[in-house]
Formats: sequence, C-alpha cells, structure tokens
Amino acid sequence: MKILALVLLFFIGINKIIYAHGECCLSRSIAEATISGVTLAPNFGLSLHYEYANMETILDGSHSISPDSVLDDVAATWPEMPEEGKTFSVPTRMIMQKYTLLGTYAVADRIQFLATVPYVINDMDMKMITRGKGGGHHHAPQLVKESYPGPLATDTTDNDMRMNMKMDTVEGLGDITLMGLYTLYTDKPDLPAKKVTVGLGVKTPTGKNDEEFDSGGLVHAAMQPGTGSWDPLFLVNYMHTFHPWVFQTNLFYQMTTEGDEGYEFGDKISFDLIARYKVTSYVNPGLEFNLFYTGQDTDHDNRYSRPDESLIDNTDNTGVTSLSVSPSLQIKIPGTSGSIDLKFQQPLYQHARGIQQVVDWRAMAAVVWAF
Ligand SMILES: [Cu+2]
Repeated sequence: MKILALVLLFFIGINKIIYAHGECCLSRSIAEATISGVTLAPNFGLSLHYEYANMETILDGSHSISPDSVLDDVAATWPEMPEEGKTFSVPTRMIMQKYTLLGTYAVADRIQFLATVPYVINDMDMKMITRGKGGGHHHAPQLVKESYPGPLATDTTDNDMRMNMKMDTVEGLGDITLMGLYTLYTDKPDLPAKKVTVGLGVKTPTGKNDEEFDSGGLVHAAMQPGTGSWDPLFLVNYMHTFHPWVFQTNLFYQMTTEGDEGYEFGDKISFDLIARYKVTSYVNPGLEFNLFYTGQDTDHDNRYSRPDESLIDNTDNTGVTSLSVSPSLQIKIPGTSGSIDLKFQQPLYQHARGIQQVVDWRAMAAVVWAF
C-alpha cells in the first residue's frame, strides 16, 4: 500500500507536461507485450489493448505556445492585401484511440511468435485563419462551430477570419506487426528469475495511408491509419527478479522506410525501465520510465506536405525526444491465468523539433490471457 501511495503522490506532484505527436503506437504495444504476462505464456497468449491519447498542447521546442499565437505569427508574414487568399490551420485537439489484438505462440522452447493487429480511431479539431478570398484550403469545414473576426491587435488582422473546425473521424485497420522472439538466456526455463529476450520483426503496411479529405488532398500523414511502409523491428529485453520485485529493461528500434505514397516517418527508438512490485498475488503495482526518440519525417514526393497552409503538414515539425513516467497496476483474475493491466502515462520532459502538437497524457488498459 505504501508504494501505491508513493506512486500516487509522485504522480500528483507532476505538472501538466507533454508528449509527442509521432510518438504513438508500435513500440508501446510490443513493449507492453514483453512486460505483461503474455510472452510468458507456455503455449499461447492473447491480449486486447486499448489506448487513449489526449493531445492539446502545442510545443515550440520545449515551450508551450497557444494555437492563436501560432496563427498570429504566420499571419504576420502575410501581405496586408494578398492577391490570392491565404489560409493556415493548427490542430487544437487530437484524440487518438487504438485497439490492439496481440497474440503470442510458442513454437519451440526458446522461440515465440508475436503478432499485433491494431484498429485506430483518430479525431481532430482545428483552428483556421484566412485572409483575402478564395482560400483554397484542403480541410473541408464540415462543422463550423463558430467564426469571428480576428483580434484587432494590429491593422492587418482586420480582414482575417478565424474558424474552429472538426475533421471527419479517420478510422480503420492499422499496420499489422509480426515478430519472432528468441530467449537468448534464462536461468530457469519454466519460472525464470533472469531472462534475456531478443526480437526481430517487421511492421507491415496493412493500414490505409491514402485517406483523403472530402475536399480532396491526403489527410495529415500523422493521422492516417497506416504508414504504407515495411519497417524492420529490433528488440532486446532483460528481466531480473529480486523477490518481490521484478525489473525489466526494454530497448526497441523501428527502422522506418519509405511508404508507397513516398512518405517516410522518422526512425523510432524507445528505452523503458520497468519495476513491478508483487504486494499480493493479485494486485501488482508498477512504475516505468520511458525514454523515446523519433527522427524527422521525409516526404519524398511532397504529397502530404502543405507547409504554407498547415502546421502539421510540414516535416520541419516532426521528430521528438521525450521522457515519461507510467504508473501501472496489474490485477490478476483469481483462479485463472488472466490479468487486467492499467497504465497511465505522463511526460516529464519533452522536446519537439519545430512546432508540434503533443500528447498531454495517455491511458491504457489491457486484458491479458495466457494459455
Ligand atoms: Cu486537420
């Protein structure tokens, strides 16, 4: 109970900090798999993960900046009476939800196969500024909640219009991942106190990456259900038990490649330190530190880029370094080999390349079953 109170206190003490846009998905669910019971399953393991990420804060480097001041800064560079209409939009809120079905199968003593099948649901609210007429923006303003003239701080904003918009939900099957896990070392095969696992895999391009706006043009790369690329995956995991503590370190590398629409996400590297305390056999609190790095994206064919019109359709605004803390709770289902895992992730430090909307917090829940 003491440790739980400590975790809670630690948590409350943390100010509202931030997280990254491209941060997402894959390393998270694989890492999750290696630390949950699912990869310890003797034959067959199955889990269903749900993840909810709330993104609002816009970060310029390490400093937060309001959507309106981003718009002000862009509008300040426009001519007072542009010959062609000018328009620029920033995200004001994004909700990323993801369901992931994960299965493991032990083919031999030391070899396990792992597959993840994600389903993603992405929603975004945006704010748009226009000056002059005929602003040919890619976003169809499907739902204009309010519109009002810009602030009268400077003369040039007199003829500006600002609008809040809600994008259509983008949802669908994401990118399926296949991975082989090999137990490099273990002291006791059935109930290991020390174990080193290495993994090699591939992220396939099963998710759509060519969703379009009603008005035409590709939806933001970061909001597409898939990436269109085949990416090699590498994993090293070390587990060490000092009863009643279980420690794990997890290193994951996703070597991203160019997708079929010419967009290449930055490489992703994550490093996790995980501690779990077995207070009782049924409820095990845990604490993780997650270090995450993602490189800059490259839009080889310039099909997604609209740097003059949209903050997030600009590869100058991609790439992130972050450190976050994640308290967790594993609840064993009595009389079974199943468990429920709950986790809350809160960034402690975050640096964005350029200006990016980042994750303010992330909540995860999983049901894990070992057979
Ligand atoms: Cu948008």
